[in-house]
Amino acid sequence: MKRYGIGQSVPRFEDSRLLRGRGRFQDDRNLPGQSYGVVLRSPHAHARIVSIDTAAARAAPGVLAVYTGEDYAADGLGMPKATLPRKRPDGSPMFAPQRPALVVDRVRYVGDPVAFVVADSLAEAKDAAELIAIDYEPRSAVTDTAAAASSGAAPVWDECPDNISNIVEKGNKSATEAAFARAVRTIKRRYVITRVHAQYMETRGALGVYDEGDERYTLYTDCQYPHRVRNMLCSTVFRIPESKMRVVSGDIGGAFGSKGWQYVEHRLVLWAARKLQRPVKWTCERSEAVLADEHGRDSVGEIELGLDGDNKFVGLRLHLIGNIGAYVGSDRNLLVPSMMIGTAVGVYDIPSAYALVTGVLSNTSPTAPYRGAGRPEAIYLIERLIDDTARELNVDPLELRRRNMIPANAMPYQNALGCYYDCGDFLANMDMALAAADYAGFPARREQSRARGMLRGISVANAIEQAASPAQSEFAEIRFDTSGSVQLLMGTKNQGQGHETTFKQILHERLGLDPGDVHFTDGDTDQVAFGMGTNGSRSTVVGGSAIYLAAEKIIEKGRRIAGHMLESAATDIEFAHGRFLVAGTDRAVSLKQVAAAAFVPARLPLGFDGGLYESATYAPSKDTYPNGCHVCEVEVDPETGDVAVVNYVIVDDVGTVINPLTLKGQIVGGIAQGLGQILMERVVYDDTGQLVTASFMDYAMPRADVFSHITVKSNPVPTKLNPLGAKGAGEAGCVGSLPSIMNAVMNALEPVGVRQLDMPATSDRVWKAIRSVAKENGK
Ligand code: MCN
Repeated sequence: MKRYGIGQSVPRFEDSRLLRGRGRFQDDRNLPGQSYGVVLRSPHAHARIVSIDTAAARAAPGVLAVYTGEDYAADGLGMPKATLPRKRPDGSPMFAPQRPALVVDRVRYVGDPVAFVVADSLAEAKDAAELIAIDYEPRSAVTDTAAAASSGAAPVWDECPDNISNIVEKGNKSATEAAFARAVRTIKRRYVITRVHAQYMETRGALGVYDEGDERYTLYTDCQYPHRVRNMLCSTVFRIPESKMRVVSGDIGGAFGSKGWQYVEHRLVLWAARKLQRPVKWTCERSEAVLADEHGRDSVGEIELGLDGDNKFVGLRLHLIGNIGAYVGSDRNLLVPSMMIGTAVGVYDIPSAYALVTGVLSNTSPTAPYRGAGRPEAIYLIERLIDDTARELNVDPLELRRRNMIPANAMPYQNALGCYYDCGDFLANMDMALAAADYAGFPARREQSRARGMLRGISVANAIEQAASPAQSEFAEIRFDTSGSVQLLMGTKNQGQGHETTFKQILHERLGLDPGDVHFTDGDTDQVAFGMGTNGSRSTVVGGSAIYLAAEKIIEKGRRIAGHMLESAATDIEFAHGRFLVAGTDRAVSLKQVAAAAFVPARLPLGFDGGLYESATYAPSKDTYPNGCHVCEVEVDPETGDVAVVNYVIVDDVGTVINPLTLKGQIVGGIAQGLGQILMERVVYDDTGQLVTASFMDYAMPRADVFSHITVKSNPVPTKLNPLGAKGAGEAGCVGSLPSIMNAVMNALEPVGVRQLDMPATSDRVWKAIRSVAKENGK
């Protein structure tokens, strides 16, 4: 077993640097002569801009410039636009309003950027922003998801009176209708999935530089896909070749999907830097983040299950209304939740299914991928519906799941919404999780809680998700130098997942390289030739496989060099544990020696292409389907409505586990985000469209005291779809945690008659639900 190889719980190499405060995060970057930018944002949810007077701000001390949308347009800069093929219900093209960097005539949500002030100091820029006089004419606004889609709602855009941007359909509608016609029972429910904010530790930032000599831009920013940010900025905003821009991302203090792609501040700092011939820095403040960032989730799902007389599922129908927000600035704003609705049948054998997703516009910040990006929503809907079905039919929810689960011997399995599950053993996941959670002992624990006046609930939720999409390839380069040490360059972008460790482990496994001899680089478009970045739990599967392939090329070339060094035919050379060996002898040279020789013509065959640097660009043929089972146990205090999670078990199948330690961190982190959403987190707009949860005084975040111990176990079924056998893992914990926690709460509330409750299960809402049932029953 290799010390740092695949499967080893290697502590993160990056931590010694990060824990000593030696990380280089966005706000740590400062350049000589830099100026400071502040974005002035709309205080209205919907209003016409009658006039903007910037004269006083321009004259304020230290101010270098005040820019408005008119200045942006006058400079001929463009805007990104969505490219996914979508239509409206009547078949006409989707309505996808582009997102201006600065609004010219009408603001459409609280936080919409209106002006950009640049000054010598941050304080001067802030003071000047307050001097900008804008005359707004407020209009009606709509922020609620279901309301935005209902007739008579105030249109966000006059050009789209019904607020419906687009629809997406999956599955077979007529076959599903026929299945429902045959069904013996049907159960229909409506569930609300709330809007949340990623609340990463490091708020966003951007530092723009323009080099007049080279006629070249540099953007330093904390983003998930530096190459794609460069591509979008160059192709749609500045209309320049990509060689004219460098994008650099250093350490990132969390992103969770919400730092993906292109934000307007990227455009503003670069544009201003060119105009002012000075670096321009913008750092989002904590109180600005909820206004400035894209949000996550926010949908309402109506889901219906058809069953036969034996309680076998025969069909599933789903209509999901997803709140897009005010703009469709890029494809990102179309991804949630439509792209991932394919797993709404979960791990169950449902022969017919049909899903319709309606994307509605509203006077809110645009929504975009947030950990799971539609997949937690899909699993939330099906797993809640299964529990409600079991309750209504008075059958055991476990038995209902078992009866309908796709067995391991049915793999590969094509589900009715178009997803191809290549492998997995769902039943084994569930059995392992039930044993680890002592499910059988639950009735006794419930009794003990009851004796203390508490309600106790338990739940089981099975999760599955699409990860590591084949739509995006990934790049890895292994670059030896003359000393035999290595630079590993990756097109993925670490945001806290531990990529340096994971990727060095894969390299160690394949080439036997000591991690201390490897320097890890990501996030710099000048150093890394290509990359799609990190999202959708793809980095290990796609980036890791690219490392694997590049390593194969190193071995092939090294074999020829070693053959020459050992005076043997290359075909007689074997490679193992970092050494090239003449088969059947003890004559060997190390990879390091081969690397050193690779740069010396005299040590190479005549005419040999010297050097030792190889790259690979890998694209998977299909998605992987990580899956798992979550068991959650909660206690609810009926007097206060307080929910305490008392036990949590997850058994996950992410295929080959590269690093059990970092994997555990990923799984636990994902569960924490699900727990936050179910128990307390929520972005709230009031009736006028005002954002009322823009600070941590109003937006509740989970803290350590709301967690129980989380047991993480693995049931790996390696996939044959990539050379590592790995499936994605970065979102897995989050996907199943939403339904498992909510179902446990509902199970606890069963004895007091509460049958309907939407997230978040705050003490206030739980208490009110208990009281309202009690009142109905005359208590
Ligand atoms: N891993 C493993 N074995 C596997 C798969 C993964 O050991 N078979 C471990 C590895 O340590 C790997 C990590 O899990 O580095 C995550 O792997 P992967 O599934 O490839 O996910 P990505 O690296 O592509 O990360 C993306 C994913 C997403 S989509 C979100 S959102 C998210 C997440 O990761 N955002 C995060 N985890 C996050 N963690 C932190 N700290 N910060 C974020 O912003």
